[in-house]
Amino acid sequence: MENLRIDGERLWASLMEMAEIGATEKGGVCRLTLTDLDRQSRDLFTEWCEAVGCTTTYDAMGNIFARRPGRNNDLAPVMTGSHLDTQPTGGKFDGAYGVLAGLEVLRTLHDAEVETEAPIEVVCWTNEEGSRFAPAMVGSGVFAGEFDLDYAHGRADIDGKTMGEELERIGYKGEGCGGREVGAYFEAHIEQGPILEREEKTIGVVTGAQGQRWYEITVVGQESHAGPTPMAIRRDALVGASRIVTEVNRIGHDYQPGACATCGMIISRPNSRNVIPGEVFLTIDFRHPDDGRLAEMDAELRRLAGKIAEDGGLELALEQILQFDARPFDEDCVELVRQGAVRGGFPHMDIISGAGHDAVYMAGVAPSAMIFVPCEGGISHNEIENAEPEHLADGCQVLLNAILEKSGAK
Ligand code: HGY
Ligand code: MN
Ligand code: MN
Repeated sequence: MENLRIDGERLWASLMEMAEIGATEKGGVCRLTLTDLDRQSRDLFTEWCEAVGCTTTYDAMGNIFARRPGRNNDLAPVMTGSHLDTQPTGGKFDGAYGVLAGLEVLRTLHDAEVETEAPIEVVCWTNEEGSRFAPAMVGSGVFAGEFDLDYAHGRADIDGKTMGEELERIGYKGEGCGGREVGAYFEAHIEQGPILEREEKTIGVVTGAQGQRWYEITVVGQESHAGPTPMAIRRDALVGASRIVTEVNRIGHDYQPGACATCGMIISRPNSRNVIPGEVFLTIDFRHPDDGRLAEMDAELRRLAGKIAEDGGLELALEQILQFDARPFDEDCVELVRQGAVRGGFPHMDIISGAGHDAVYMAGVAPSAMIFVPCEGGISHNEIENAEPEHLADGCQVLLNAILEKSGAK
């Protein structure tokens, strides 16, 4: 086992082939969840896993599980994986790296005819990004009991199509979701931030993830003519929403160190240049490693939103659609990742994840840990996202070592 090595070139080739599905002009990937492109990526992943002797199944959320039997298949599986859906201006590595690193582990075990004690499963989770359908991490969330199935199937995109309908349409709507034991869960992912690169580390030993809250706000004023309507009597929904954006950003700065605050999506209606906007839809993404501070940010937002509505003669509906507190990962699994980095001779450091990942929900139902590798300039959720083949290979080697340990390979 000591000398078992993953094949970094094969991993890179698979990443580049997968990145062709939804490739954009600028070198990124646009492969929104449950689109035909997502179906193509799922079909390719399934084909690759079956080529190394795995059986593949998918559940009621379209989560795909590629299973490699062990000596004792009554044991709970050791699981690894991530997601194949991307942001609209996503990159080649966010999500795909974790899924294809898992595949590379399967290929390496297959080639070496290694038998593990426990079965191994590589999973592709549905709708990790929460871009087309909010909130994020819904596939792993239903599996881990954070969301119920009907709620998830009912989530609609901007055109009113629901996840349930789209799962049906692409042929990935199975039966049941979750409710089974998982022995351990590991997820390899690019850091999506600047720390590893700045500290010249190859491996991030992820000890946990920061807490998050997502909100949807609808501001209602009154549409009216941009010419004859005096400034003093206007109820301009976009002015109200703009004040919220400014205050959200201020809250982010006021709650340093640690806070993140983003308004990523805004839809102004009727969006006509000579009509005073009557209604604005706005999203807010709050994050903080400290739950208490995150709760304070929440309270300040609600207070300010009420004041902005009153000042502007506006109606304002604020709905929180996602919340999870800061999540520590399992110390034994984290130590396996750390030992894997030491054994590989890879410079490493402990790190908290700024991004949400499927591992966050899996940590609620199985001992879980993550392996980060650097990405160029810390840039992600951007078409220029890039990572070094060597770093991706090193992270995959650490993943293999952790899975060999946890699954009792001999
Ligand atoms: O938002 C996130 O952290 C992740 O990309 N879903
Ligand atoms: Mn991701
Ligand atoms: Mn992402």
